[in-house]
Parts: sequence; structure tokens; C-alpha cells
Amino acid sequence: MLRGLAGTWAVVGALLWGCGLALLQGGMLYPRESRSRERKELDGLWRFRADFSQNRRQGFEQQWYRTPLRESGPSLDMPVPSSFNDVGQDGRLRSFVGWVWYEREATLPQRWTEDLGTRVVLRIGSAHYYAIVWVNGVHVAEHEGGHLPFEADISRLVQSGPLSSCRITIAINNTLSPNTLPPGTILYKTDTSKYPKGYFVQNTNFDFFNYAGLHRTVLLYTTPTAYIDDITVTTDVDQDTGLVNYQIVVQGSEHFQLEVCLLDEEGTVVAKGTGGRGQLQVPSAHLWWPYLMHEHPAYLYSLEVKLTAQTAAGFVSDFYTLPVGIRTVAVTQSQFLINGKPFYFHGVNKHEDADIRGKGFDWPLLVKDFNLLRWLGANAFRTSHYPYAEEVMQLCDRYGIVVIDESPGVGIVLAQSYSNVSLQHHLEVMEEMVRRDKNHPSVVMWSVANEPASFLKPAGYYFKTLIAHTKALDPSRPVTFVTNSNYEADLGVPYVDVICVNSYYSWYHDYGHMEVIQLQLATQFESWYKTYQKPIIQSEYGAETITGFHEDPPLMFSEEYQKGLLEQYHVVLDQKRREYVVGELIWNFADFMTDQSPQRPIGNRKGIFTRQRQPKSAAFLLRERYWKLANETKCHRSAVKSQCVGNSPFTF
Ligand code: GCB
Repeated sequence: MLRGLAGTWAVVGALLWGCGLALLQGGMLYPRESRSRERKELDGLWRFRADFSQNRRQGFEQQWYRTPLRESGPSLDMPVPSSFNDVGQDGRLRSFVGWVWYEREATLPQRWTEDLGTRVVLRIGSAHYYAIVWVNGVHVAEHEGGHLPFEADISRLVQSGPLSSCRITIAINNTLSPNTLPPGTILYKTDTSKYPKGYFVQNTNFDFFNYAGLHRTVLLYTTPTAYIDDITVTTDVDQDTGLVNYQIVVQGSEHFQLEVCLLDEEGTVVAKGTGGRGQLQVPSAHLWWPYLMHEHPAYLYSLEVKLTAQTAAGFVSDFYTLPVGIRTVAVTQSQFLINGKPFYFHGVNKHEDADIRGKGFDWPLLVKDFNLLRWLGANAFRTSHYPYAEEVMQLCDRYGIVVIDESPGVGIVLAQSYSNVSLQHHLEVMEEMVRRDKNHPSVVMWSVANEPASFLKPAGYYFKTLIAHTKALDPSRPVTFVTNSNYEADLGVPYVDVICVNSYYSWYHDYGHMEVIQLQLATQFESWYKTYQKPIIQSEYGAETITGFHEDPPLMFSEEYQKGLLEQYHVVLDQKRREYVVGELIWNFADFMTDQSPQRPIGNRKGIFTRQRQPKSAAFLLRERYWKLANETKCHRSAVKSQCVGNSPFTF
């Protein structure tokens, strides 16, 4: 696929969106304040109770949502956002499987409860895994899947009487089944000589702790009753003119007008349009470039949308501003192109993971991580192994960090997880994910899964369908999944645009023998490339390392071994990146929590930073490498040579 195709994708994309290919009802715009919209975060302390009853259903049997939680039994204070697992002193809560109950009162501004022209929406950023929501005891929403937002319009409930507050109850179940994403299984241990009656454990086939709870912000926001429900933007470039295709969905009125206005970073209007769809042309456009690829990376325009609509109560206006980066993405037989120039991913895989809060969103941690990424000279990461918080994606847009956006399709290894039920759910998850993240310029590729058993017979149909669906939802971006299967046996890779391969030479195989890495890695790359002639990303490689362990000559688990292993990989990557390898992502950015196992000394230690974000020796090695790669990109593949200034600011 050549550069021109990026344009084609963009055009077809706009058409398909126009046909309503996405099956989901409604948009999922990030709740931003504007002249017509307010937001009220409900973060802080919630009341909490885990249902320890034998069948875990006591909460439903006793209808805990009907009255304040304190009336149906004892409750704990629980911070939101946070996983519930690591904040307490009760070991049973850490490994709890089943329903937990959250509750809090929200004080409502008078206008919200009295002005019938105001729409009040409850939005839950992430509730892992299955959630049921009640407001004042009335069921308002249910959602499956722990990494994507969902909403409920609660206007009628809060406007039905003289209310100054409302009680929000959320029941969350972290049980995973072969049909959930990620999948899991519950294993009942029935040997009563070894286990008490009813004893069960949850097993998973992924390597991170199944943290649960309200992981992201819960908030209320308002819109007018006629409102901008969704915006879809795709961009293209013609000579030096930026093309911004937009499509806007309005709800709540049939009679409306839309005005759109594109502003540059100085606030100057550079293009204007009207109507629900159209194309804005930006002469001499500033393109959105990745970090370290241009002296002014991550240029963001603002698309201001104004809706004027007729409603029963008269005319109302709604305003929404969307950041827009103008850029193209395309894939050839051996290259990944951003704005028509070869892009080499040098970055990391991450996790949403930290001490105490688990997977709970945390601004200081996030800003620290982005500071570390930029210190490292990383220009990309993969959201292994689930979609991250929207604020993460916004910072990627802002800093020019390129993202491979991955679904929670991790651990698909059982035959049952290839059933139609699983596939249907996976298709829906891709719809939710594309709906949420489609407008981020930083997102350049979708990854539908990580390390599935893609050699199993049903994998061919499964991935063909899943990838085709994702491309139909968003024809403007390439699609992949991450494989660790044998190149001859993999039934899903024929459908991907870029091959993403994980390998752990001299770690899980031939451990201790770094001397075999170069041969094995070269064989890996050549086998895949000869078979498919598609660009390849080394999407994981790494070694477990306990910070402070030193052994010379290097032994496994020491900082020297991690460095040595990486260096062996780099020799081959340096050869192959001149041919068809388009990226390398270290496993992992930081140490992270996993299930307990004899192989995991309080979590996975393959981070180049500790869980507390302190560098191991390998971080300095990678830093040197990434800045060198960035300088090469700048010199040899200079996106806009004339616009690059000397060696500054890229020189290491
Ligand atoms: C992998 C997985 C990742 C694991 C990693 C490891 O291949 O994709 O989730 O954590 O290996 O450290 O074993």
C-alpha cells in the first residue's frame, strides 16, 4: 500500500461512517467543558462493600441499591479512581472474585435539576469488569468490559422532583469467563480433603494482575437537550494543504444548523464550514509529527463546533471543541509512513499499574511516565494489553507519542474463546474502542489482540472477521494483532497490515545463552518477511531484572543480563531496520503486578524502570539508543529537511 492509499482510506472512511457502519448507538465524546457544557467529577471517597456471601449474590437478593449502603450493613471507604485490591489490610479483598458495591451521593447544582433544557449524563470512565448502575435505586446502565467508558442519561431521574442530590450505586463484578475480554475461567476445587466446600479460583492466561474497581473518573456532565453527540475527523494532505474531513452527529432535534471553525495554535481561524459533514482545507498546514521527528512535533488545531437547534423549549446552542492533528498514515511492503515519511517505532510497552492504586488513574504518575518517555527518547508505545485512559491518549496527542492502540483481547488461548459469543463481544469492543479513540492523531494503528493461540483452527475466521470489521469501522488506520505463534502456523497474520512479533530469546528459551540471540532473531525476521512481505515490528522483547542485582559475567535476573540481552537484539534490529523492520518496543516500560506464581517475584520485573519509576541500567542503554535512532531519523529520513534546525534539539 503506498502513500496515496492513506488518502483513499480517509475518503472511504468518511463515506463508510456516513453509511452508519458502526453499530453502536450514540457517540462517546470526551466530556469537555464549554459555554454550553459543565462537568462535575465524582472522584474521592465512595462507600464500598464486597459481597463475601457464598454465591456472591446477597447484594441482589437484599437489593443493596434500594437504600443507602450504610443501612444494609458495614461499609468501607474506597478511593475512586483506584483498584480496590491493594488499598486495604484484608487479604481476602486483594484476591476477591465476585460482586463489589460502590456508592456515593452527588450534590447537584440547582439548574441541573430544574432546567428541563439541560441534559444530565452520568459517565463512568472504566469499571472492571461488568458493571450495573443505579441512581436513587433506579437501574440506569449496564456495561461489559473494564477499559472503555459508558454513560447514562439521568436527566429524567434528577429532574423528576425537588432534588438537591442523587445517590449513585455501582455494582461491579470482576469474574472473567472464556467469553469475556480478557478471558478467564473459574475453577472449582471439589476435593474436600484439600479444599473447603465451594472453594474456587479464577485462572487467567495473561500476565498482569486482574485489578478491579472504578479505575477512572466517574463524572456528571451536562449538555443542552439538543446536542453534539459525535464528531468524526479524518485528515489528509494534498501538497502542502491539509484536508480535514469532518462528520457530526446531532441528537435531540431534527432542525438544526452546524458551524465549524478550525483554529491554529495561536487561535487564528484557518478554515470554516457549515453542515453535518464536509472538508476543511488548510493551506500551508502544520502537520502533526511524532516526537523527535520534527522541530515542532504534535501540532494541534482546534475544531470548534457550534450547534444551533430548535427544540420544544425554543432555540438552544451547544459548543464542543475537538483537538485535531493533521497527518497521514500508510503502510508499504517494508515501511510504516507518517506524513509520507518512514517512521521507526522506538519505544515501549506499558501497563496501567502502580503501587497501592493498581490500575487507578493518577495524574502525577501519568505526567511522570510521559517525562520518562521523553527523557528516554521514546517516540511510541503500545497500550498493552487494553485501551488506556483517555487522558493518556490526549497527552500522546499533545507530546507526539505515537500509539498502537490495543484491545483487551489478551489471553485468547482456549477453543471456547473463539466461539461466536466471544467474537461478537470482541467486535463490539472494537466498536467501542474505535468510537472512543478514532480522533486521536497519535493513534496510528489498532491492535485487536495480544498473543492469541492463532494457530488454532478457528483463529483464521476469527481474525479475518475481526480485522475486516475494524477496518470497516476505521479505514484510515492499519490493523494488526501481536503474535507469538510460529510463522508457518499462524492463521491470523494473513489479515494484518503490519506483523507484530513478540519473542524472548535467551529468556524463555535457551535461558542464559545470549550467544544464540542473533541467529534466532535473524531467522525469526527472515521467516516472517519471506512469507508475507509486510513490515515487521518487534513488539516485545526483554528480560526479568531485579533492580540492584549485579552479576558480571551476566547472569539471569541481573541488570547486566538485561542490558546484554537487549544489546544482542539491537545488533539484529540495526541490520533489519534498514530492510523491513519498522519498530522495536521493549517489554516493559516498568515492573508491574501479576498473579502470584513461582516465576513472578512480586510481579513481572522486565521493566527498564522499577514499579516506582526508578531506572535500571537498561534504561540508560535504551536512552542512548533511542536518541541515536531519533537523530538518524532526523538526518536520513528527515520528514521536512528544510524545517529541521541543525542538530538541536535532537542531539543526544
Ligand atoms: C508476553 C506477554 C506479556 C508478558 C510477557 C512476559 O509475551 O505479551 O503480557 O508479560 O510476555 O514477561 O512474559
